Amino acid sequence: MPTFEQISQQLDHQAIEVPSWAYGNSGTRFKVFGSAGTPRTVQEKIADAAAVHRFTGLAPKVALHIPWDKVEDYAALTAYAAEQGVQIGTINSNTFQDDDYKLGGLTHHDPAIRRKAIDHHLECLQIMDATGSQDLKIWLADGSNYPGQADMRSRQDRLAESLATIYAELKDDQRLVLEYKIFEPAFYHTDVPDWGTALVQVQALGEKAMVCLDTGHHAPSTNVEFIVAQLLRLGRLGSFDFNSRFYADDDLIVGSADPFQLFRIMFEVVRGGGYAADSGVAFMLDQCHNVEKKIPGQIRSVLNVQEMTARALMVDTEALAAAQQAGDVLGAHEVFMDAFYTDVRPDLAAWRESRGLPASPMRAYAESGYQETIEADRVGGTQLSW
Ligand code: AOS
Ligand code: ZN
Ligand code: ZN
Repeated sequence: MPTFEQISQQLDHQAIEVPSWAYGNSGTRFKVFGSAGTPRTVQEKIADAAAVHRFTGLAPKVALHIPWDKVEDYAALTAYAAEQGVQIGTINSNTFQDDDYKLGGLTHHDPAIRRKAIDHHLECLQIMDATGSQDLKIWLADGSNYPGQADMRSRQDRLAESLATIYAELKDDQRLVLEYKIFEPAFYHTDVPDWGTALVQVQALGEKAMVCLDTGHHAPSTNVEFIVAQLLRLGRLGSFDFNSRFYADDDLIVGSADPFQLFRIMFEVVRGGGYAADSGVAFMLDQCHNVEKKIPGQIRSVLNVQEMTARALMVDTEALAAAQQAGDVLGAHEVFMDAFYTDVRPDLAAWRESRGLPASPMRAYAESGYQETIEADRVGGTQLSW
């Protein structure tokens, strides 16, 4: 097995994009809890994202969600982010919180509603021009609740047409990334329920259209790393929305419920070339912190990704290939598991110190006073939700 020393340089370029909505208050349909220190402005969300980067060196970009993060001047917001030490990343559209979209957005049967949803995405593209963002990420709440309610087939056609209209406006260096989700908020059918549908739709658009894999968006027992392997093989894995789940789209801290799954995913990412600095795969978090403090929640998340990446890089691929080739079933499995069971935490602490980062970002954050400062300062105004 390679030593940590042998793989440590490969950790240098790791970058995980954090979502602006992780810093706002969030909850379930039962309750949204407020918490002291929650941002009241987009700038305060960006400042918190920048804190995650300062303590970990892992999170140089923050993804925005429009209209939650709508501002007058995006060039000024971009400059503000740069002052804080981060960049604005993916722009996420939102066609799920407007009454007009009750029966769908890009797939709606009414051309006027579809046009409104398309125009929202064109506005997102303009924002990307101002922020220098590469990706427009589209997740659709579109679907239906009752058999017979909607014509599923014509909705696919309308989706293709709407996406093509948006795609036509992309600049050369911009991408459209389509996210799939098995269910919710619609429960009978969803218009982009799975990676196959997302793939078919993006392949019809062109080279700049990719698939986003949200780790929480599959049926129980789905082999998510197989999907990773397949999308990488086809050159269509645009991004991850990392999170962890026990039941459905729980949006909990990535690697908390099933670190082994995260290891398996990162192994396939490395195996398929998705970890290379120029691979084009954006590693984002899509999480909400409802009961835990938000900034430590984000710090824990990026550290979990880093830990499982290090372990995945430590798989002895030569020994693995030899065992596979020899038909040595349990030998191959053991090679794989040896890397998973390797505790890289002490090595990572030393790696951080050698790069001027705190050995324990969690402890350093707790001792920094940042949390106390924002809790004291951010009084008055309205705390942001999501
Ligand atoms: C929704 O379930 C998806 O995961 C989307 O990525 C969504 O835009 C994000 O969770 C913010 O609400
Ligand atoms: Zn997502
Ligand atoms: Zn989700």
